[in-house]
Amino acid sequence: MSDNDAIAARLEEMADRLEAEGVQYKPNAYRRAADSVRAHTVAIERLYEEGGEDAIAEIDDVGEAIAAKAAEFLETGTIGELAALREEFPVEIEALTAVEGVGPKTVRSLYDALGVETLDDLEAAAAAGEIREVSGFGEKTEANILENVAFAREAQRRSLLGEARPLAGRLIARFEDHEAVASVETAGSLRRWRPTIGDVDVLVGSDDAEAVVDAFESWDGVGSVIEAGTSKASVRSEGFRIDLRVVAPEEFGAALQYFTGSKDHNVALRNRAIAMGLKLNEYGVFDVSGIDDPDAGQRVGERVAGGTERGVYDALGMDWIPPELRENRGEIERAADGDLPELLTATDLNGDLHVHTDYSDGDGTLREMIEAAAAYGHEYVSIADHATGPGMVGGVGLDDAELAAQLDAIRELAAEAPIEVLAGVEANIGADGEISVGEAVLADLDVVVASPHSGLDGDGTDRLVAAIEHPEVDVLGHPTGRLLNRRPGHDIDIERVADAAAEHDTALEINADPRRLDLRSSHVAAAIEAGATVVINTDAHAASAYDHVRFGVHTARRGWAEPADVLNCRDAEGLRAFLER
Ligand code: DGT
Ligand code: CA
Ligand code: CA
Ligand code: ZN
Repeated sequence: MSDNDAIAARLEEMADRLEAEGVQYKPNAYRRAADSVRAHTVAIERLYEEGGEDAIAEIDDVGEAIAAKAAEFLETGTIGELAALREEFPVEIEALTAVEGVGPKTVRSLYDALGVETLDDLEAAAAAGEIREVSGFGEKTEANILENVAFAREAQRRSLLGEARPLAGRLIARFEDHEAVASVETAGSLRRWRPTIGDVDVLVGSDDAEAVVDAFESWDGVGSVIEAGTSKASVRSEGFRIDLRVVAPEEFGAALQYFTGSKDHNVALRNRAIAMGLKLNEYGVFDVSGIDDPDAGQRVGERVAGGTERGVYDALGMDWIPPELRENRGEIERAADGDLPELLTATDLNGDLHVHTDYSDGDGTLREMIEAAAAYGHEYVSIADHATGPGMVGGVGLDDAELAAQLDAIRELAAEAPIEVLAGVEANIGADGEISVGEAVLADLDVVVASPHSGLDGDGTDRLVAAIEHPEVDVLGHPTGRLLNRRPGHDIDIERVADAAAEHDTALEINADPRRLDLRSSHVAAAIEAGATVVINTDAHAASAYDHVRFGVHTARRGWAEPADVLNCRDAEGLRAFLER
């Protein structure tokens, strides 16, 4: 974690603790300061070295008092006032407030009434029916808390793929330049593109493991070393754990296969090897057909593969399996039959149907977002700013008149744009599936994305199906409304949703924002199975976000999607044909 992140986290904790004590105004000031510190592009320790506390106070929303606390943290590693607050109120406030529906004041009440200090205490109190007895709480709240504790606990253990990938990329680039490194790859859930990861696994092939471990430990991205040996090491970096393993080049492929997982995929693969008279492990594939005791050691029998991953799968009589498919969901049988799906890749995409501008809450102007789509290489883009309606707070959404005015502006720019520009909207879905935009405007627009933004608890199937059935709706946006590690979103009966989508020619979005990844890959697989069409959209709120599409592409690949399953793999003409159906 950088010092900016560490200081921001402490300011947020102070905000929560002050709020729990009933202090007015200050908590929000601390939260605004925390946001600014986290977003500040210059390292706060550098500001301090060069200009002292005054330089820190120059950051937006950071006044003298908060700058003094940041300086205190840089000097001593602690903040005295925070330590005192922790002592007075000894609860794990960040863990507890991570539970949806539990805020600082709730934490205070439950501590005073029941002595709840930790997530375990909270879960036990809810399970024992004690929370409903506390004044101001009811059975419903208690049930919600119990349901959300498990989610919060999991969220504490896992990080977002979208945050880990840039860090892993920098580390890989560093190793690629190192003379002792023969090959380097990420492994584990990060290589399989799971939306959240427990840790970052990195594998290096080298004849000089010690030099590689040394280079790793001295990488400037390392915060602290957890453990280090001669051929492996684990460190903390920007809040992530990174596990490095170094293996001999002739075993790199076998190690990469093993450490990519998943565990279930590996177990099934090893059983297949045994049935073939082979032994598969992280060191290689060995022919043990004539051997009395194949378990006598790790490298028993004749090595038949190990240097490359393709060689490993080949020795097992199967096609190489893309990491995204390695979840033991039938990929092994299909690879053995030479019948794996032809997964789509990022280059198969021709456009984006869900992009925001500064007409609603985006950063870019219409012109900037259109030019960035062209620069990205798209053949078409559809502007989908927020409409007013359920879930839109703070005047973000456009009303019908504003949408009509934007439509004129889009048509004007479209006439001179180098790519095809469609006029769309992101309408909100009401509690019963109603659409928050008037029929006249809907009829004039080219693409209507409808998304749920409010009331995301419980089962959402009925309201989503109602939206899908609306004749003007073309795309169901981020269908469950989940936010990874923050809120679970709707439960859905994906078969019913997909059947309705297939019947009414509504595309189901894979929202590629790495905080969402919604639909999730298991939904994608079910949707395709039911004959529905999916569409991969970035939901870009800035020109730089077009690049997020890769997270959606890999989510689609985890759902076994081929180009024919994906609406925006079609050219502009094919898209128009779908929209007119
Ligand atoms: P994560 O980090 O929780 O998101 O998930 P992974 O899949 O990255 O798991 P991790 O980091 O514990 O281990 C990396 C890979 O190593 C894992 O995907 C498969 C392999 N592996 C680890 N432990 C075992 C094991 O006990 N048996 C087998 N067959 N493979 C294992
Ligand atoms: Ca891992
Ligand atoms: Ca690991
Ligand atoms: Zn959006």
